[in-house]
Amino acid sequence: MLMQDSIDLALKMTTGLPTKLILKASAAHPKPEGVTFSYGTAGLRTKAAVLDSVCFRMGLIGALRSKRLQGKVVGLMVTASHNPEEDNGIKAVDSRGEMLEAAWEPFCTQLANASTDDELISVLESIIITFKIDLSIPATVVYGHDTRPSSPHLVKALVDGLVAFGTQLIDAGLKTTPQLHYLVKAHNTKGTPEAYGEPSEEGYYKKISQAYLKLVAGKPSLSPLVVDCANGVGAPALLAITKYIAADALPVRILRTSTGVQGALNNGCGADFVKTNQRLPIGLEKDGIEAGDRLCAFDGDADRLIYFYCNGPPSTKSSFRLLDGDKIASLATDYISELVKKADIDIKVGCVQTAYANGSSTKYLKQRVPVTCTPTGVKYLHHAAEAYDIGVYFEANGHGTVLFSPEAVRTIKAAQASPSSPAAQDALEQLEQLTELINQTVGDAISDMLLVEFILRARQWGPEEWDGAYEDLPNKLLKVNVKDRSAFKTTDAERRLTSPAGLQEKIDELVGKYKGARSFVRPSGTEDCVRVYAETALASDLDSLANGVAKLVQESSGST
Ligand code: NG1
Ligand code: ZN
Repeated sequence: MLMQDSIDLALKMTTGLPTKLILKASAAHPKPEGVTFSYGTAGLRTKAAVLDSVCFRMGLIGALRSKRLQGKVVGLMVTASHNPEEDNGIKAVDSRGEMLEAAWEPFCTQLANASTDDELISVLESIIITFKIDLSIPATVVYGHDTRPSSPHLVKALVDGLVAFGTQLIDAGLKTTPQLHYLVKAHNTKGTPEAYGEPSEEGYYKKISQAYLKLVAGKPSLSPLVVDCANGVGAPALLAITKYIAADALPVRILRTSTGVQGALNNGCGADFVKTNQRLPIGLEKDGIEAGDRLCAFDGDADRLIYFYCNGPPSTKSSFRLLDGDKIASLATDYISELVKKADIDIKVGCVQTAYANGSSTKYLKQRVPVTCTPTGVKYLHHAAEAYDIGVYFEANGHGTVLFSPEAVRTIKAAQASPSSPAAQDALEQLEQLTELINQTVGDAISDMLLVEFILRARQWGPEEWDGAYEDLPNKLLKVNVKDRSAFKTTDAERRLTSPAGLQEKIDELVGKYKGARSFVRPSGTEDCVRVYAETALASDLDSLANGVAKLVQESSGST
């Protein structure tokens, strides 16, 4: 295209930009000085006190993204997940219910950091031109928030951004992150043959509870499950679903539900606390739990799930046993592969993990199905899982789900017309219900919990039997504060460093000194730190390796 032609086109595309309205609204949401924002592993996340302008600007992005997708509904979720209560953040949800398209992420970062009105408008213009956005298309955005005290204020800022573009608003209110993903997909598929479910919170509960009830029908009940809701939004959501599922189908004790208590969120409880510290939520041993009880924990926005139990007195630290995302992936992969075999259909099951997956889980899974390793972040796992007919993906921290390709769903439905045996028919019915039970848009603590409960019930397993699949290698995850985490660059699905120069060689040398050891280093995408992961065959080697690698990181960067 000639230079003049492209200038004319750019002018034409951006003439509809409501510059005055945007700048007027933006004046009420000034960017704090001296703060640099970055769209990380799962959106923008930092201290809530500095996020007002970011939320306003993400409102603008949401409107543009919807326009880009011909007015389809997109989602914005105000949450900082498992992070402390004083943090907050915003995650953008694309029209199929998945994470925002990665190509938009750098623009979110640029817009969040624009420090003058001119810069703000110029970033918006570059988004419009880059993605060829027709501004005359009306936008619709559904938005929700978690239980953080800062969330309602930040939602107001977000709405101001949306309104500046005349966006049609769907206020979802208090929601879990996966519920918001569900709503986006349900809105966009309503009235089509692919209708995902009623676009309402009730629709969400109905869809998954009906599938669960069909799956567990006739299968003897298990002992009650104890759930730690992290004092977050998972508490009201879990309580709500128990209205759709009677206690004999889902015997459950719901704990850590103090959503209104200041400072309680994710504090000494929740999936992240349990996984990172490899211990019970603080004080849980006094809540009347016993050895062998099935326990699980959600994170603050209920998109992560971790199971655990005690194989001795709960008051003894050594009795704690973790059933993390890797164990959930193994349980689900095993069960689903078995169903596919029984169903006698030509469907390939695969599993997706990150480098944080315990080496034992990878070994276990590889003996059963193909396994892919991706960089950290659900968007990578989700995408890789789409390559399989049925793709199970889980991060070790408990974020994950199972994806059924449209072809797999068609095959399952078609085979039901002429199953090869009664056992095949039963397996096909189970597979069909699993496509309904599992939230295929994103990891969902409640839906994943029902999946685990169903499988354990079908197998009549307690936590020990499940745990018996393989023994985790001793492992440790450390945070190292460095001056500039952007100096750390990785390759090979984040398993190796390319920068700072020479550091990887030093890590290799150190790892080589320990039996069956593995360690890798990467910058966090959600916190201002570098993470060090270490795994060893011998428990006695673990601290020495993890601390040794952390020391190398500090020496290479100059710690803060
Ligand atoms: P970062 O901070 O990039 O390591 C963490 C988790 C991710 C993912 C995101 C989003 C670990 C080691 N990292 O990312 O897996 O869940 O938060 O919440 O658990
Ligand atoms: Zn979360």
